[in-house]
Amino acid sequence: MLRVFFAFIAAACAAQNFTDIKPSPQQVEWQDLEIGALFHFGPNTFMDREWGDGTADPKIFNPAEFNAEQWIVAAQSAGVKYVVMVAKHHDGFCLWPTAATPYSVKNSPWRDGKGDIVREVAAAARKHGMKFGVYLSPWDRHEPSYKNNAEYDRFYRRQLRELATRYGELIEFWLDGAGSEGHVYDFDSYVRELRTYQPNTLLFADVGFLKYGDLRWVGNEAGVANEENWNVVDRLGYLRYRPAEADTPLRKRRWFWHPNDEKSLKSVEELIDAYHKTVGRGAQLMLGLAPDNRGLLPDPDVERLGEFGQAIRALYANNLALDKRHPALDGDPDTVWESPTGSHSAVIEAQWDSPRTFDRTVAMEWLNAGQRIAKYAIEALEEGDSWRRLYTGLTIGHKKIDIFPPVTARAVRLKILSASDRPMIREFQVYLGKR
Ligand code: FUL
Repeated sequence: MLRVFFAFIAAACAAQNFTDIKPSPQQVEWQDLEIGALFHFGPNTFMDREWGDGTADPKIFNPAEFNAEQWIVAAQSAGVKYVVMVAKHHDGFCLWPTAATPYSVKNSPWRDGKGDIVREVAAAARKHGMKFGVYLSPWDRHEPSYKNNAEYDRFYRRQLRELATRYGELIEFWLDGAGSEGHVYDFDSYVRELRTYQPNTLLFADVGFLKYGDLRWVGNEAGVANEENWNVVDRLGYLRYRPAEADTPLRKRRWFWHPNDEKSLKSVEELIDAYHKTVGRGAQLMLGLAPDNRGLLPDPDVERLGEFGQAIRALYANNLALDKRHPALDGDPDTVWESPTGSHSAVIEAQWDSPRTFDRTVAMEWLNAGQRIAKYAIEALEEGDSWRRLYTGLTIGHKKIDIFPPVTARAVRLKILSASDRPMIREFQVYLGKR
């Protein structure tokens, strides 16, 4: 018996091999969504505030024209595929009629206290084919029991249970560490509660709650991921697959709506840049959207979202390397090209009868088998027989977009220079973006 025990301990302590760490099916599915929206709405919206102190009168919450479908349709025009609703921000006000506290929509004049924002946003998202998730702030500046850890843990679990049982399957559960410094939470019990009702949900957790996350915070709110981006990271002494999500608001540094603040709206160029520095580096782009005090996304925001989505679709509409006979060139990310067993390098090449002009490539790695590619180059065959190197990169991961000065060539290739196991590629695409 003791021998079995020691064998077990030895196995548990054995050094983990980076390449053995695979994503869960849920993580793979999530990474394919690429763009999400995070909705902030509540008393702050009516008070020109970012962080409420929990003293706002619920009577202030009265979005007379609230329309969840307007939010969702606007988000969808930007290419958003999943939404996370801030059900409770740091001020403690709940956007669903919770039984845990009177500090909620129940005591607001909105729909005579009979409304449920979370329910309507979830329903609108699903109606339009989007996944839905929630954010429930651990830091609660209203709740009196916050002072007593054990009591607050019970309170938080109760709220979590309501959210986990009332609104269907949650794609993501957002744990935000802000304001929680110094407070001890029984996170193990929160996660148990969550997993009981939502076995498939992905837990987003920033540095403060590193131990718990299935998804990791990218480390800033600027919409920038590292160019070298590994999905397998060390999690307090052991490796784990934890893809990055980069949350950044549509209006600069504004998660909630503020009056007369249109100037902070990011330009289409800034949004495209954020897209390239997040999705284009294998991370998720989580756009913060802020409905106004009418309960609608403001017109300029709606317009900007549409322009951004349109610009991205236009940039990546015409794949010059399309070849239905090759699984990495066929435009279908569900087919995969595999290099032979034992190989650690590979080449995927697209050729043309007459030269083509392009300025960017998109590569996607098959991550189900683990992230393997550690170094690659993009090369072009212009005149003669020598290949010119256009770009040298490190990781590819879910998606890598590389942009370079326009080049006219007869062929282009993705040359994988180093991989921890045989490279597996979903897609290699070539575009002329003219940007
Ligand atoms: C931060 C919060 O403090 C902000 O108010 C916002 O909710 C952002 C998404 O996360 O940590």
